[in-house]
Amino acid sequence: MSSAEDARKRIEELRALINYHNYRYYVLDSPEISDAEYDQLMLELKHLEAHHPQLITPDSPTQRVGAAPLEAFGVVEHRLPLLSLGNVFSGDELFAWHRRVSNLAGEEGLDFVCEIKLDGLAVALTYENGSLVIGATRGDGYRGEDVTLNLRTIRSIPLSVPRNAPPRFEVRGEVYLSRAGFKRLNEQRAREGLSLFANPRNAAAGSLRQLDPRVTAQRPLDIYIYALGYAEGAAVPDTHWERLEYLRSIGFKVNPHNRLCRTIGEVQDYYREWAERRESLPYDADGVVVKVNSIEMQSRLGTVGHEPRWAIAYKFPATQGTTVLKQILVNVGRTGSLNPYAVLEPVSVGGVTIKQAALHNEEDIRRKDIRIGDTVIVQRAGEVIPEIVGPVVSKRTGNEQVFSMPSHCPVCGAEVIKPADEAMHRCPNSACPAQAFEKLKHFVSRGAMDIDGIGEKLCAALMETGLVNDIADLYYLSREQLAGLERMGDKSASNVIQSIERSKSRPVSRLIFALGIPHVGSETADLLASRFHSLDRLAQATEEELLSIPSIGPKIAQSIVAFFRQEGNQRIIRKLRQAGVRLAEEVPAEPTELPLAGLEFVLTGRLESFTRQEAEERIKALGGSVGSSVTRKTSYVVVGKEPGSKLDKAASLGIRQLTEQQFLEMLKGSQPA
Ligand code: JCF
Repeated sequence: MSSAEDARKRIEELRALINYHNYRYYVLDSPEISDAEYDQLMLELKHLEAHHPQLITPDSPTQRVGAAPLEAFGVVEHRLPLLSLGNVFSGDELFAWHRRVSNLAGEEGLDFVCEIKLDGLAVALTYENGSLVIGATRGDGYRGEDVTLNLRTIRSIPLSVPRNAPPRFEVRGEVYLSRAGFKRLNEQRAREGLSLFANPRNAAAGSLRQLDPRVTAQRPLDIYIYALGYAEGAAVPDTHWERLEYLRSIGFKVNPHNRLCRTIGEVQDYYREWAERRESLPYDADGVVVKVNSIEMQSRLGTVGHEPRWAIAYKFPATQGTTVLKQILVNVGRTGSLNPYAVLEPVSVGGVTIKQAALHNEEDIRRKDIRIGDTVIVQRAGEVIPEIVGPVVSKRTGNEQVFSMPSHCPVCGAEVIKPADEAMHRCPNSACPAQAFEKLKHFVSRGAMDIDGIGEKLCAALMETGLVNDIADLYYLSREQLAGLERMGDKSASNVIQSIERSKSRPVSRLIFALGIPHVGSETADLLASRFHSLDRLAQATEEELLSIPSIGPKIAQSIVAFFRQEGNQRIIRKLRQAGVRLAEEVPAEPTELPLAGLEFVLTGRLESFTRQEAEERIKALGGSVGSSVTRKTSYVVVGKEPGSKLDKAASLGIRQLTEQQFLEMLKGSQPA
C-alpha cells in the first residue's frame, strides 16, 4: 500500500474518532477521553492534512473555523418557511387553544410533545449526502441569512451525519448561549472596555451575525435541535416525538427535557414543573412549546400567517420589564458600606410590582452607564432583589443625570471613604446611627443571636425611643419599657424579654458572628470559636496568630484586630459580660489543638521583632510554655543577637536551636526545616 493510501486511511480513522469524541463532549456532555488526548488526535489529523492537502474535505473536523471574513451574508430561501409561534400566557388560554385544535381534529385523541422554549435564535441546517451544506437564520421566515461558516464553529452541530441519514434533509434548532457563557463573555468585554450585551439572546444573535467566523468561534454558542424540516430520499417517522428521537440517534443535540404528554392536563403539569424549575436550567428559557405530535395532523391543522395552528408557546411569567429610573438613593449598611439602589416608576414584572432595584456599587453603575432619568430594563429572578440590566439608550432625552456617590454619609454626615482595593464606598463612623440600626438587625437575626420577636420594626422603635443605642442595650431592657412601646402588649413584651434572656446562652460562635465584625461570616465565626473558645481570647489574638489559622487571610485578621481595638466595641463587650451573656465555651480549650501545645521554649539573646515579653505571650497564646533555663525538657532554644551561656548549654544537651527567622515561621504555623 502506498504511503498516500496509508495517510488516507488514517485520516478517515482520525476524523471518525474526533467526530465521535466531539459528539460525546458537545452533544452528550459526557466525554470519554481527556482534553489532552483529544488535542493529540486533532494535532495528528492537522499534521496529516498539511502533508496531504488534496485529502482535505469541508466536513473534516479541522475545517470548522478557517474561512476568511465575509463582506456580507448571502440570502437563503427557505424551502419550507420557518414559522414563529403564537403565545399563550395562562392555563385558560392553553385550554382555549386545545379546544380549537380538538374541534378541528375531530374525534381523534391527540397527544402532544412539550419542549423547553429557549430564548435564542432559530436556524435551519441543510445536509446533503451526509455533510452540512447550508446554515441559515430565520430572517423573515421565508428568506434568511447564510451564516453557514459561523454555524460550523458550533461544536454541537455535526458537520457530517451517518451514512444511513437521508440524502437531503433540513433540521431546525435554536442557537443559544448559556447563562455562564454569557457572563464570561460580558466579563471579558468589560475587561476589554467593550460595550456589554443586555442578555444571552442578544449576545447569541450578535455572535452568530459576525462576518468573521473566527470571532464566532470564540463565543460559547450551543444549539438544541427542535424539529425536522424536510427529508428526501429516505423514510422518516410520522410523529414529532419519534422524529426527535431519530434526530438524536443520528447525532443531533436534542433537549433531554422534552416530554410526550397524552392529555392537556399533562401539558399543564409540564408547564408548572418548569415554571418552577426554570432557574435550575443552565440557559434562559422563556416558556414551553406545545406541539401536536402527529405530523399528519399537523399538516391538516395548517398555519395561519406565520403561526402554525398545531403548536403554541406557553410563556413563563416575564422576568424583565422596562420602566423609568426616578432616583438613585443610598443605604448605609451594617459595616458602613454605602449601598446605592434605584427608585423606579412602579412596574409589573411577571405579576409582581417592582419599585426598587439593587445597584451594587458606583463602578457597576458606571460600567452599565445607568443614569438618573433613564428608561431601564429591570430583571427579577426568583426571590432575589430585582436588578437593573441596563439603560435603553435609544430612549434618552439628554436630560439624564450621571450619578456619583455622596461625599458625606447620608445618615450621619461623616466624610465618605473609598478604600482603593474595595468596590464599596464607606461611612467610617462606627457610631453612625445607620450602622447601629443595621448591626442591631443583624444581631437579633435568625443565624446570629436568633432573638425571637424582635424584627426590623421593633429594632427601629427601640432606637428611635433611645431605649437601645447599641446591641448590648438589649440586655438591659425591662418588660415595662417594652410594654410602653406602641403596639406592644404586656404579653408580647414578656415574650420578647424571654427571648432576649434565652439568647444569653447561645454558642460563642453565634456571638462572634452576631457582633458583625467586617468580613467575619458565620463560617469564619465557627472557625474562630473552635480555635479560641472565648471572646476574650479572640479579642487578645494578634494578627500573626490569626493568620496562622488556615483559611484566615490578612483582610479578616486585620479586621478582627481592628474591631477589638475600638473603644466602642470594648465597651459593648463589657456591657454584654455584665448582663450575663455567655462569652466563653464551657468546654475548656483542648491543649493539644494549639500548634505549640506541649512545647517548651527558652529564649536567649536579643530578638529584633519583639520584646521578650511579647515573645513569651505569643508562645503561650499558641499553647507553648516558656522556661527560664535550658534543661532536657526544653524543646527549642530561640537564639537572638548576643546570646548568653544558654546557647552553650543547649549545644551540649543537643537541644534544637531556632534562629529568630525560624521562630517567626513557627509562630505562623509552619515547622522549621
Ligand atoms: O426553543 C425554541 N425557541 C423553539 C422555537 C422551539 C420550537 O420547538 C419551535 C420554535 C419556533 C417554531 N417550533 C416552532 C415551530
